[in-house]
Formats: sequence, structure tokens, C-alpha cells
Amino acid sequence: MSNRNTAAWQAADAAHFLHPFTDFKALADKGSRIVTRADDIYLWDSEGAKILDAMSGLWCVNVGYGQRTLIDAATRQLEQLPFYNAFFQTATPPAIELAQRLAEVTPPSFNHVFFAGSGSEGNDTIVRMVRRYWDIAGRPQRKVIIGRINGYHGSTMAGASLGGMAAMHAQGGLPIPDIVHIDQPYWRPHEDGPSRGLTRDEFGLVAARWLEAKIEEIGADRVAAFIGEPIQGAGGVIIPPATYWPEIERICRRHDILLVSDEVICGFGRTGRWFGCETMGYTPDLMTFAKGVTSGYIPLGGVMVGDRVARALIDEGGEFEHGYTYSGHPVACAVALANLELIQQRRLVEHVHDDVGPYLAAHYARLAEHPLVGSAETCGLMGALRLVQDKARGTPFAPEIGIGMVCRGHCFAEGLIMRAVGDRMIVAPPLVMTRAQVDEMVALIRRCLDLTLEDARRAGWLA
Ligand code: PXG
Repeated sequence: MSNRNTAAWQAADAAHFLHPFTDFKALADKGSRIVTRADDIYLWDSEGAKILDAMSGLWCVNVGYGQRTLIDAATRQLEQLPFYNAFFQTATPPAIELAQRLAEVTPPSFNHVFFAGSGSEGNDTIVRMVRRYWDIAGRPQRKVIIGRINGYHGSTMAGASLGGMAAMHAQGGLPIPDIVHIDQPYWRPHEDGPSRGLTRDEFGLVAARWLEAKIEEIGADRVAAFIGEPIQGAGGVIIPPATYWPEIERICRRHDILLVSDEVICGFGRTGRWFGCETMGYTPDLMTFAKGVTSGYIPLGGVMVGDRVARALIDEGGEFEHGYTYSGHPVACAVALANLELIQQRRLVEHVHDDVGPYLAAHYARLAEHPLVGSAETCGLMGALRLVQDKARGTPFAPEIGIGMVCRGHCFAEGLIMRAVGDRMIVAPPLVMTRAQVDEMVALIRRCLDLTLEDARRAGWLA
């Protein structure tokens, strides 16, 4: 790779590289930030600026950057066998060993895995697999999959369809047939809407019963599955009320509908348990994973297949006409094995659950007192702050102000990666983070909130 200065990188970038989820022209005019190296929880850009990465890359670098054992595992596997496929009655040792390890770390009903290259591909596999399952079960009319508004399940045709992002559906004729959505369990008791005046737990039951209403509208005999993220990530770290998921599970069981947990963000320790469904108290039939399985060092995703679906596919299904070139890529699987080993050896799940998770929660309870913050919530090492115009009444800012982007601008300048989703400022930092680093992150967050508050006062945006 050549050694160029920032302007040269930006010029070549603008000339040739179409970035994901990007207004190409606007970015070309502005110029990308060029990230050149990383260590632990920090990044450095081509200007030498140090940045605290409170988003773990993109919700994935759970073990932090620069972990030698992952790097060595990749190097060794590249030398030994850089690629071989898993089609045609073959397999490679890293893929077999990873399948076995995943069965060990997932809930007891999960003993099989189907590998893919990403979370989106994993969710494409979900669509194929649940529909295939019902074919095998002699109920081929069960085709409809129910997702949620503001859910995110990837950007392929199936992934974007399962997700409930209106802007994505508006481009390319989505969703594909037989995918429908219910509203999200986002508790906003001070605003007009379905949660006004309800307690958090009351609203959790109301929101779960939207699923039952949708099933009854469609007819249970046509519904194949429900899919959701334990905590909606890209949608703004929407932590559902504690009553929500157990009720969803009850409804799925009652109508004999497969329950799919998209663990792409919540999996591998993020919420303080190995999987988000364990934190939220339900047992799904299928789980999508990606990101944290390799801590993002190399692409890998897939589907954990629970015994009910696995038995049907194996015992009665014949050939499953589905798979990817990189299903079970040996280098990706070798990195995943080293990653799981590190998570266990460093006791990172326990670290989140018992130490830094509660520590972050205590900090967020204090951030909730900031004049700009309407609500502050965490689960494990995921956190969200909602910026509001009138703290006493919980009134949101007018969307045109783009308050989140104003705050994000300050984060960018202050060396903190914190994301804005509308008026919600979200973090999901690496699980290796120490208490001192949580302090450092929260001090940066506070500073950016103060700067945003100054802007809001100056511009007259406050109530
Ligand atoms: N499911 C979930 C829950 C995700 O968060 C995917 C599936 C798709 O994974 P791949 O590997 O195909 O990207 C994701 C991805 C954001 C953002 O803006 C989030 C994701 C991807 C890109 C941006 O927060 N999550």
C-alpha cells in the first residue's frame, strides 16, 4: 500500500470509492476522514489525530484492536490453507472446530451452524431456511416473516426487507413479498403515541401484542417466523421493556411461529451475557450472528440453528439448495476461534456483566441529569442518550434541526466516535474497555453535550 498524504487519499477516494450508506457527492465535496491505524480502543487518522472508538468499528471490534492472538491465527491459517470450500463433501478443520465451539457457547438447544460471510447473508439464509423448514413440515403456506419498523437486519434484498427502515424500502422496491412489519417497542411516555401515559412494563406487553394482532390479521397458518434484534442497534439502541420479549416468546409458541433472534450486534458479550436473548430472557429457534464472532478482524457471519429446525432439515430435508463460496472460510473461522478463546480467557462477558457494564450504567445515570438529555439508558456496553429540547417535559427537538448530527460534529472534532440516530446518541465500545477508559469516554461525551448545548442556546433551539 502506498504512503500518501491526506489530500491525496481524499482525492483518490472521491474519484473512485462509492461508500456504503453515503451521499456520494456530499462526501466527495467534504472529503473522508482517513483512518490509518488502531490499537486497543483507539484509532488514528492520517493527520495523526487520536480517536476513542466508542462504536467498536461498527459494533464489532469487541476485543479491541491489535490483539496478537487473532492476528497470529489468521497468519498461520493463511500459510497452512488460505481457502477451501465446504461444498462437495469437504470441510476444513477451523470450520469444524468453530461449529463445535459455537454449539458450546450458545444456549443448549443450539447444536448446529450454517456459515455465511456477513450478517446480511446470515439473514438471507434465515429467509431461505425458515421457508424450507415449513415446506418440510408440510405447511408450505407458512411463508410470511414478521419484522419490526426501525429494525435493521442488513442491506441485501432479504436483509433490507426484514429490516424496517423506510428509507431503505424506498429504494429498490422493497420489501420483497411476504415480509411485513409491526411497530417497535420504543417507550416514549411523554409524547403522543401508543406509549403515552403507560409504565415501561405496561407498554412492553402492549408492544408485544402488536405481534399477536398482526398474526391474527394474516392468519397464523400463513406466518413462518418473527425476527427481531434483542435490542435494536442501528435503530438507536432501543432497549425494550423487560416484559416485551417473554411475551413475544409466548405469542410465537402459542401460534407455533419460529422465533428468530438477530444477534449480529448483541451476540458475543455485548449485553453482558453471551447472547442478547439470554439477557432479555427468551430462547429463540434461530439466531443470526456476525460482527463480534471475529471481532470484525475478518468477515464472518451465519445462523445458529436450533434443534427443532436442524432436526427437520437433517432428518427429512434432503439437499438444502443454499450456500456461499465463503461459508466456513478457514481463515475467518480460525480468527473466530482465537476470538472466542480470548473472550473466555479474559472473561470479557463477565467483565461486561459484573464490572464495566454496571460502571457505565452509573455514569449514564449521572449523564441523565445533563440539561440536554431526556433519557439515558444502557445494557451491558451499549448506551443511548436522547437529546431533548425541553428536559422537564421531555419534548423532542424538531427533526429539521438535526440535533444528533450537531452533537456528532462535536464528537468528530473532539476525537470521539459516537453515533447519532436521529436525536439518540449511541455508543457500543469494545468490551475490553477498563473503568479508566469508561471515565475517559464519558468525559468526552459530557464535553460534546456541553458544546451542543451551547450551540442550542445560541441558535435559540431550546424551549
Ligand atoms: N443484523 C443486525 C442486527 C445488524 O446490526 C446486520 C444484521 C447486517 O450485517 P452485515 O454484516 O451484513 O452488515 C447488522 C449490521 C449502523 C449500522 O448504522 C449497523 C450495521 C451495519 C451498518 C451500519 O449502526 N449492522
